[in-house]
Amino acid sequence: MSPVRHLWKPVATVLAAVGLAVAPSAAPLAGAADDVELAVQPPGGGTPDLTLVHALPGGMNLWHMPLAEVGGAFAAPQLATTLASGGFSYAASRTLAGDFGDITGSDDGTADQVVWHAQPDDAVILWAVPGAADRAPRLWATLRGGGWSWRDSTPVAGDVNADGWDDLVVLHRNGPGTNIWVFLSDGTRLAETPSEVTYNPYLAFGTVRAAIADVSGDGYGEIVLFRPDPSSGGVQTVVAWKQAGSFAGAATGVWVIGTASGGGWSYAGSRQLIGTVRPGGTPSIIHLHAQGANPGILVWEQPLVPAPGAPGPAVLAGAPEVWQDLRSGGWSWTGSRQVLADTNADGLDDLVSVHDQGAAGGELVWRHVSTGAGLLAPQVIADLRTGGWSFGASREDVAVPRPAALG
Ligand SMILES: [Ca+2]
Ligand SMILES: [Ca+2]
Ligand SMILES: [Ca+2]
Ligand SMILES: [Ca+2]
Repeated sequence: MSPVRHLWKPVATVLAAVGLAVAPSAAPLAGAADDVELAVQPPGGGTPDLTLVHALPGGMNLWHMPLAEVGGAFAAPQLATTLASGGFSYAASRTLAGDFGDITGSDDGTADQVVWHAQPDDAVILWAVPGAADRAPRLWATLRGGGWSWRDSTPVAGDVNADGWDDLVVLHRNGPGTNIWVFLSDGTRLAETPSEVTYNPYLAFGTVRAAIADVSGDGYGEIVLFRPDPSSGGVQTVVAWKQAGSFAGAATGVWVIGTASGGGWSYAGSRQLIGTVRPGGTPSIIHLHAQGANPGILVWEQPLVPAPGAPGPAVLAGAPEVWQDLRSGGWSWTGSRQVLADTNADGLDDLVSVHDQGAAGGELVWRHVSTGAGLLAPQVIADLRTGGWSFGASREDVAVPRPAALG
């Protein structure tokens, strides 16, 4: 028995008390999809959906898992589609979740997935898998020539123009620096050709991590980049921000809004998320930090604080503080991945961890509910220890579908 399960076993009691039974070990085979049908509709608009992508010998399975506690099917994995022909490859693709449009007539308010796929010559093709009943993949873009390279590109999803539809931002190596491109959604699909947002000579491709979040509070998502602090090796946060409030026009500024350094802070030994874990709507950075000789994790919260008059997005990163100590209990920094999502509809993003169960096999999905000032003890929300799930052969992303009320 894995130490993770052993030490956290009392959690099942807690879950039962709030009506969230730990899922039975009846997960359908991650490697065999044919007898799985979805009895449950995808979650409605405005509620988060975790997407899981699992490698197959000749392709991949795309799953989704409603992360809203209300509305049914909470944390039950549901097969979206199997991409097992046509040359799809798990290793030669990256998959992102988002609500990129009402791609079909029936997928209002559903999370879609896009597949950023390599060609043998390193060109890129972009596929979309709609979120509702018709999940046949759509070819949206072929990026051949012009210097496009799958290896030298990193796609990130988020809404950069405040229309509620997720767009696709792509970081691309350009010499010592990075180009940032955006494929805007028109409500039914992403643009076939991107517009260049910015070239920055100081953002070295391959060392930056990117996310989309509205840090300035105007509804437009900024491109938030984390990179090694040049003087300390800690974590520096940079925002690429468009003064015009639009990604269709004027030049973009790039602003350093804060660092986490000293005291053992390490960019290489940490990973970052961004989300609204505190009341008030301004997002925070969540750092998952490795612990040297200890395999566990410290979860740090670094608030972004509105700074009227400050340049650029007028927000600065405050002092990080520990929100959860996961140095015991079997937690592993290398054996886990995290996303942020509001699992209990209180308006605050919660931490969600997918944890490798090691030799015992499979993985467990946990949530760490935000209180606005910290995280509650982790609870198991999905038990994927059977059914063929493999931490090392899968990846996750999260999307919040656009509420239908937006029209
Ligand atoms: Ca959709
Ligand atoms: Ca958009
Ligand atoms: Ca903004
Ligand atoms: Ca919440």
